[in-house]
Amino acid sequence: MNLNQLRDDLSHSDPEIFAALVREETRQRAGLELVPSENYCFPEVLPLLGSAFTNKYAEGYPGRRYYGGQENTDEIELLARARATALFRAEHANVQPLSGSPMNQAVYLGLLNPGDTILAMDLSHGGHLTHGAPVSHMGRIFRFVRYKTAGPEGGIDYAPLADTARQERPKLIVCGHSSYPREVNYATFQAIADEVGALTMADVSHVGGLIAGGVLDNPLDHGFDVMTTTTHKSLRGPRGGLILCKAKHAKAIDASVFPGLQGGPHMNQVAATALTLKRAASDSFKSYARQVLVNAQALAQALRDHQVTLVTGGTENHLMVLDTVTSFDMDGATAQRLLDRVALTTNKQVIPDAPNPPMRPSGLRLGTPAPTARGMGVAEMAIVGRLIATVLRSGENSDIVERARREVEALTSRFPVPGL
Ligand code: DSN
Repeated sequence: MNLNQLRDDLSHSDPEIFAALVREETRQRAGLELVPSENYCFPEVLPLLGSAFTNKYAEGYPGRRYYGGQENTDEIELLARARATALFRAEHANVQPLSGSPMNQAVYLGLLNPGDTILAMDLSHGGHLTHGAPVSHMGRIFRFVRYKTAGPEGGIDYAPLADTARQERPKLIVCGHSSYPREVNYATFQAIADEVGALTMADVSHVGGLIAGGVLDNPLDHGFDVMTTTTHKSLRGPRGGLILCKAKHAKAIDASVFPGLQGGPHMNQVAATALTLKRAASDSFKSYARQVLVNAQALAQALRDHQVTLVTGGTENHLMVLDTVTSFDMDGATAQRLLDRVALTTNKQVIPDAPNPPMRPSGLRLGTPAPTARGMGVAEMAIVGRLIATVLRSGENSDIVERARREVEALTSRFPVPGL
């Protein structure tokens, strides 16, 4: 397959889509991605997603499919599974979830009955929609009880969480987060679950790559029943999901993914996941994971040096949440818009116990997986922290915005996007 020839063909066959693609590539090259759940995938992921595997239906599992012609799909799925179990020290892996939400849904639906109680983190305190937000279908099917981040400096307070578990007797305790800048104490979660007879699930979607790289704790090492992770965040793979579990849950989880919830897996995605898991086992990925944490410390420090207030005061992982109301007297949506103007892409975020609604929240979420994938280090994080504070203090001042935009362009031109 000649990629240049295919691009040329596309420019003629669908000029509108081609033009949007070129603009998006330019946006990604010239701007800087700071949304903590986004990343630049390994370059080889792109051709695999656009490969012949996209043509193939493969309902079922290796050796037990509903269609012929599976000799190559079986091989890549078996490789992906073996690489996943080795990398995460898991007894079983399912590599078919189409993305993060169906991945978590498959676990709940496979291990529980409708109406069962699940104890999970409140969305407004950093949990995820699939952790039982009332607007999600899961919130309607199961009975969610929520814990919050009431501990010292805004971390999880494990004593009231344990009390709630004793009172509510959940069937499943979920930990993991979309917007929590602190390490999770998996051993304590497991101890609480053991006491009340609950199963444990860690949704490590944000930090899956950091666990793979050996720089954050692995819940499976503490006896967790299930761990879920998306593959496109810190892991740098294709958009997708991965379920890792104890062998005793393998049958229920597999049946829940297919035929319970999904039809044919996206085998182009499975191929790219297999590649990702190989790359994530390398020494260079360990260095990358370490640098993500070092860069997060540097960015948090730069922001604090510019009098920015961070939720929980700092970070122990790849992300941080700015309190934009306290720091800049503006909501997170305004902050996101102002930073968009200088090509720093961030995302507005609800912060614990703040009254503002999700579309106009009081915070802004930033992370370092993507800048680190471009090769940026602590010096660049100091520049980014200063630029964020300067732009958000300048309001609509067009001279400052223009200078900042040029500085971002100068910075990003030195660090190409992998694969683009
Ligand atoms: N949407 C993801 C995030 O941004 O954290 C979670 O699924």
